[in-house]
Amino acid sequence: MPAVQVVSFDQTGHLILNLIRLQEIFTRADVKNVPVAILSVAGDFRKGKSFLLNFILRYFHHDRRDNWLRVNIDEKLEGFHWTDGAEADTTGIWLWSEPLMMKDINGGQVALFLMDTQGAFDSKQSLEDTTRIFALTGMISSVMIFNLKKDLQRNNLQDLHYFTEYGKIAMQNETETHPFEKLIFLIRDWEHIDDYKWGFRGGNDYLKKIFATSEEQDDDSRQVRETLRANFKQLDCFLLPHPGDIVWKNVEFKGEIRHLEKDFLDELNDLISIIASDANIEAKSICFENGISQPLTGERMFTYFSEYFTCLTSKEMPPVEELFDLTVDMHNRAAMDLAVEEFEEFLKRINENIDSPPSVDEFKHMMDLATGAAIEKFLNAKKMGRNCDSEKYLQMLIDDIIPAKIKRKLDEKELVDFFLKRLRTCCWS
Ligand SMILES: Nc1nc2c(ncn2[C@@H]2O[C@H](COP(=O)(O)OP(=O)(O)OP(=O)(O)O)[C@@H](O)[C@H]2O)c(=O)[nH]1
Ligand SMILES: [Mg+2]
Repeated sequence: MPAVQVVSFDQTGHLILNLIRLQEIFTRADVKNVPVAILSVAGDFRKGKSFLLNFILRYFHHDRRDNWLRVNIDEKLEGFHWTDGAEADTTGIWLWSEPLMMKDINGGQVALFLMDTQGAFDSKQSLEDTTRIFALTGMISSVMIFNLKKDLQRNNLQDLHYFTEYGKIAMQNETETHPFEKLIFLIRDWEHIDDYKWGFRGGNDYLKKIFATSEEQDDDSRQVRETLRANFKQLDCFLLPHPGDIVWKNVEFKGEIRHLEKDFLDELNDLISIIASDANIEAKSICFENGISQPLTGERMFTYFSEYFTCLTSKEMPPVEELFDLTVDMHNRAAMDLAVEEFEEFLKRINENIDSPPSVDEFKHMMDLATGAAIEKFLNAKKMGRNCDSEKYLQMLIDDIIPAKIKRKLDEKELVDFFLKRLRTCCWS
């Protein structure tokens, strides 16, 4: 069966990875050494995620021809399991095991995999698992569709922020400027076409309005928007009309094109032909310590996927509830350590370049410069949390840590000697 569940739950309710199937998928002969991209759909449960993925599959099965929505209109929609009703359907993470072969801008091959995920906020699943699934999805996807109904609300942004920040902790050794790639907010059943038209055009205008920061917003709102903008390489939004009452009125409906509204089909065609075009799918790449970015081949994706899964489910990950306080503290303390290191380094560099002992004023000036360098290091260090959280740590750095360092410097025998020598020079000259 081409849809394979790679992340599931064991009998005790813990998330498990199906390592064997994952390896089979990513290390098959035609994928192993080929750059890989993953297109995933995530978001609330029961909002048509699997349904949408099956249309993307269908587009490829028709070799991405223009008429793909005008042929076989009585065919049932198949692929990833989908259904009507109120109960959550998809659990864990599913991959379409057949790669969809595409070309990159230089004509090289890219193997695209479609990925279906468990709906978020289903009452049966814990916040912990939802967070892990969502974070992992973001970490490995080239394109992540964040599927929403009706509109984009402040809490949707907060959830997204929360999930991605969690993912960032697991990725802390990576050096990418944007840890996540492309995110598309897909808003289903969009009604306000007088304000914003369907499609990417209206969607991106709507997104601009949502992401505009203003003086009236509280710090949290502004921070969430700024962090999200920085976390993703690209943010887009697409407004999709309602597919028609058939989807909820008729239990016999099996996804046949014949029964779907024309507006829905037109916009669906636009959406899929754009997101699944060669120009818009890029292999997932990783930026290494040396700053060189390299696409992930199938084999590397297997390692990356499994390592991140292990990391996200390890005991070292802070419990989700405690996550923010703990991480904010951890990040800020790490930034303070960096600042103190910079303070020492800065003084060392100055000392190497002076050949006579400094005067008291010169010493004070040196300390001021070193303190300035340390503060700059602290402010530029990558940290999680709000600006107001960092202020507290910055104050600690300025009021306690650096003055204590300076005092210690003055107490150091070498320095005392240094000053004694200086004093003697001053007195005797
Ligand atoms: N209103 C509306 N319903 C849709 C849309 N697309 C699909 N559906 C219907 O939504 C229902 C659920 O579809 P699924 O694809 O199984 O939803 P899902 O998000 O994968 O659900 P979970 O796996 O439970 O998270 C089906 O009855 C679809 O016909 C849409 O754009 N708008
Ligand atoms: Mg589903």
